[in-house]
Amino acid sequence: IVQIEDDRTATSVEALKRAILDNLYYIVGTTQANASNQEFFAAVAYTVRDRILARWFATLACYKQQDVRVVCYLSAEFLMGPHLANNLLNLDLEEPIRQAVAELGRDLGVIEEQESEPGLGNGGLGRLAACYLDSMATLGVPAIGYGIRYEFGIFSQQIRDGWQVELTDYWLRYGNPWEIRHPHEAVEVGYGGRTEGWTDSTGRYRVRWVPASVVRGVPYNTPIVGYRSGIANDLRLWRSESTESFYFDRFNSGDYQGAVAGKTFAENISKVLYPNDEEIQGKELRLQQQYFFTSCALQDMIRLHLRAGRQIDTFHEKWAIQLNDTHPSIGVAELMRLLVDEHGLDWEKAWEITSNTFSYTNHTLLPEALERWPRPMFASILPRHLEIINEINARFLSEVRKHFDGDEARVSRMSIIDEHGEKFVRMANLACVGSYRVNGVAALHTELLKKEVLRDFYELWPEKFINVTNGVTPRRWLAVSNPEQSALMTRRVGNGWLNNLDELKQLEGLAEDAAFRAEWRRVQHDVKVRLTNYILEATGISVDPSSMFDVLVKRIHEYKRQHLKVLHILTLYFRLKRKPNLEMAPRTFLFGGKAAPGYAMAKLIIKLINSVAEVVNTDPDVKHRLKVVFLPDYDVSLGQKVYPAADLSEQISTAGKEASGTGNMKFAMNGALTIGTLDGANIEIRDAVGHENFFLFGLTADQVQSTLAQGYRPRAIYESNPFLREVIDSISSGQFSHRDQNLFRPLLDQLLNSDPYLLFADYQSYIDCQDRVTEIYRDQEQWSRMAILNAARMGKFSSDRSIREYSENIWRVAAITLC
Ligand code: DL6
Repeated sequence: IVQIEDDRTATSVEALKRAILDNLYYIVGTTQANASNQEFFAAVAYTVRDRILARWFATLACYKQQDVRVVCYLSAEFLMGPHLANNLLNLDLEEPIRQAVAELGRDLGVIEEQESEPGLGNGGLGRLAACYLDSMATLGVPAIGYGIRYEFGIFSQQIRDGWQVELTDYWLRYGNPWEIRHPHEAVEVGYGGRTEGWTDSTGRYRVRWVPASVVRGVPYNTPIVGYRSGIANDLRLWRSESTESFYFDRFNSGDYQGAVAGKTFAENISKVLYPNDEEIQGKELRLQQQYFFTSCALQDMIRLHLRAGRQIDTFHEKWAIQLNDTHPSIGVAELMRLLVDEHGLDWEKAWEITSNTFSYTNHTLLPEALERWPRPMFASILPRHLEIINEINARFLSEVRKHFDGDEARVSRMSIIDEHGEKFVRMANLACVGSYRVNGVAALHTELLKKEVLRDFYELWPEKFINVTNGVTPRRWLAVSNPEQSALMTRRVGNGWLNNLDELKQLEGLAEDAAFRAEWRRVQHDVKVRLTNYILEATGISVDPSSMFDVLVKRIHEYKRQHLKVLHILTLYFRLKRKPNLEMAPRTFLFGGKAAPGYAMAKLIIKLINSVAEVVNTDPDVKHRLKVVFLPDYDVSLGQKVYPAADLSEQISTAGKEASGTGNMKFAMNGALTIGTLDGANIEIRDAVGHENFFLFGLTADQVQSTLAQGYRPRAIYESNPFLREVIDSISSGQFSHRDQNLFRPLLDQLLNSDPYLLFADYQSYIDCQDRVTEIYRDQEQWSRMAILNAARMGKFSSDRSIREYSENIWRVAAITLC
């Protein structure tokens, strides 16, 4: 018998080699001898994608056959990170591909480094969406991720003279081998214009929207494979294009600009990701983007629903839509419009469907992040939606009046339209009214939502509110990022932890095994050496892999308090200046993160970190005991290098400000110990790993509130604490700014006069806690014990657990196994 292997699906090393060469020649258009590593990467990626497609079609067929309810995760951001290594792991192709690539004369590690990551997100919210897609495909939850295929993702960050400089992110420069464009499934999306009333043949009054312009949304599909589940779900990102590429009539009349104006408007919509994670200003383009992908998604779902031979009035039985924050919450009004105006349902039926379809996740407590749109702007972009929102609001407020006996102050707070002054459309209110579930992302966050930000809604509908603590995927954040430590774990407890993270609990016993601890430290050292080499290459700074790696990586924000870390570094620095022979275990302080380009204070914090680094790293008194490094261009790929190498994870936000955090989970999963406040998911992590294995400091959320309420005076703390005073005075004297006493003035003035994030209030507690860290780090046996227990007890923080909770308590979807 002659066995013929299909070069597009077979997984033997020989077949993979043939497939890579075939893709290199026929798809990439080059030869093995001439191919750059970048081209070779593309050929490998196509080879892997070929092996995904059969799974993808089988999954779709199976969903159809079983007539499943599908989760649609609507998110303005998906921060996926590079796909290749993750796909290889999930498909169990890593070893054969490594060998095939090697036999073709290349190194898989080098090839993986060629992939430019799709930075289609700012931080936590977008990365969470990516982890959830991974878990849904792993667990067999039928799902589609809907979002925008931004041409330019989050900017690339360079550091010049200590300052952040933003550069355009040309992530599509070499193409994207993972996506497939499906232009025949394009939809049209309108903007502006007017509405008209008309009477249909049954005598019913109807409204139609006559938009002033229409753009085409074209879907690009990226299959998302689950970890060895055989399932591939779909990430469907929309690109905006012009319906008409060129207006000949305008061109012919000499209006050359006008001939392409429509094209420019249309293409701008999916051009660039807004680089702000928390503060959303009322920018027209941003609303246009939100409406664009939400409308594309809803039209797509309705098309799929009807194509399956179903009636429109069963829509809510088959689709569960998750709103990833308020960015897609215009969907509530859009679904009403589609059902009432386009599909002719009456209002009540349409509302029953809509309000049983959406759920809303809130991701932030910061008041400046609650989206509201000026009403006149909203009316000019989405006139029909404003009418619909007014109607939803009128009906909703009459329910509020009934329930709260005409409490007009409450009515005014809960109204979807803020009637004060300029008048705004409040998107969180729309999301709460239109959703059957509202959730926070950590226990404390959900409690604060109920008590403060969404209190009125909670009092009206307590049953809507639920907590789902965030999680992260152990596939990317442990197996792919930290192969060394993963292999050690697998040798001891098997590989079941990859889809059941609780299995790492079996490592607990090994924390008492001296040989295992020694092995753990050896592996950890190798991982640190790897990062050390990267740091040298990226920054020119040489660090000692035997020093403690003390890491703070996340978006730069005042509430995340990177500057509190700086105060700690300077406190240690002055201790050494006073006593140059002081015995001190060497520490390497690693920072990374991007500041929103318009956020001056955050950018000044970056400058401060780099200015301190410049002085501390070269001071002979320090004798290399302190090293400060700012790693430029922090992204998913860099995160994968940094988390595994950390000894200490800094989670030092002001209590009550960080909704959850997910970096905290990635560090602890990799065995870093956390120093943190009682904020976000830190609280639950501490409970899980054991209070004795977590370094706690600082005020609680309640204490933060009462401190501020009692008239907080940061200057008094400065005056009474000589060490803090020394640090602050040194910055203001120009010691770290080449004698320029004004450079950091805005930062210092704010700290001394208002300190809204209570750095001074937490300063001493933080320093004392850091001294405990130093003390315990001296005892490497004890440190390893604690590190192993951290890694062993993080099962709860797998995104698989979060997705199970969403599936059971919110979406009411069942996981499937392949037909
Ligand atoms: O829920 C994911 C992530 C949380 O872990 C962070 O605590 C939170 O800051 C982040 N929020 C955002 C801001 N988005 N909005 N709006 O990224 O969400």
